[in-house]
This record gives sequence, C-alpha cells and structure tokens, in this order.
Amino acid sequence: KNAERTYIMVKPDGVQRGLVGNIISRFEKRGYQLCGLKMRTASRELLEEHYGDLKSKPFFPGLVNFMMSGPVVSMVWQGKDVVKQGRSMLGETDPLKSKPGSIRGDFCIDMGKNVCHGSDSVDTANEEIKMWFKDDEVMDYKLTAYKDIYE
Ligand code: DAT
Ligand code: MG
Repeated sequence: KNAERTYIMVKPDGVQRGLVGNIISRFEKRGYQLCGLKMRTASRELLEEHYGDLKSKPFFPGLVNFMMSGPVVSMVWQGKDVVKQGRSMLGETDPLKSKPGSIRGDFCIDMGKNVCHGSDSVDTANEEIKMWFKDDEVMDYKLTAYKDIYE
C-alpha cells in the first residue's frame, strides 16, 4: 500500500551547486521513502533513451551534452501519489514559472539549468527506474515511521 514509486534525479548543475542534500531532505521530510540512490556520469546512450520523447526538439543535443557533463544523483522515492507530488515539489519545467517553495522556484532561473528531473507519470516512472537502476539496487523495506506518516 502507498507503494507508488518515482524517479528523481539531481542534474549536473544541482550536484555542482551542492543541492543534493537539500533535495533529498525535502523528500525525506515530506514522508517519502528512499528506495534507491546512486551517483554516476551517464552515458549518451542512457540519456538518449531517458529523453527519447524529446529527440526531435531543437534543444535535444544540448540537453544530452549538458546531462553528460558531470555526475548526476539518481533516486527512487516511494509513497502515496509520489509521482504527481514529486513533480509539484520540483516546480515547472521553466524555473521562472515555478513558485517559490518548489525546488526550481527556490534554486534556479534558466530552463537548461533547472537542477533536477522527476518522472511525469506512473508509467514513465517505472520505465525510468528500470533504465537507471538494476533490480537489486532498488530496496524493498518497511518504513518504521509508516504509521506516523499515513492515517
Ligand atoms: P521536465 O524536466 O520538466 O519533465 P521536459 O521533459 O519537457 O521537462 O524536458 C526535459 C528537460 O529539457 C527540461 O528539464 C529542460 C529541457 N528543456 C525542456 N524544454 C526546453 C526548451 N524549450 N528549451 C531548452 N531546454 C528545454
Ligand atoms: Mg520530462
């Protein structure tokens, strides 16, 4: 129950700017459960798959090159409605349209340096988790605080 999962990633700009801890902390404090976490510099192949739906966009090559420019931090977060809530915690794609209090609204200005990624649907989330994590890198465990988070 309440086992929906999403894929959240701190992009190279977020790593460089020291925002990893803050972003993790927001999800932890909200009550979501961390099920996977790792750092790596992604390959072009993985990024082209991850952003496959944007292949025809003019910004696609720049986006992939930027995402390969340094390590990213990949996370799996679990909990009730986490895909939609995660997007809302991130803010809008364009940081200038993001409300203060959201990650993008608090930490960034330009679309190409928007600090973080979050899956946009449950189906996409499951695909992205498969792309970025091996099965045994995603943990199944019971959160002791579960009863204090959910009614
Ligand atoms: P999101 O990351 O909010 O899911 P998206 O999937 O539409 O947004 O696009 C992926 C990333 O590509 C986005 O975080 C930043 C970049 N991007 C999107 N639209 C762009 C644009 N019009 N110009 C430049 N970069 C853009
Ligand atoms: Mg997207």
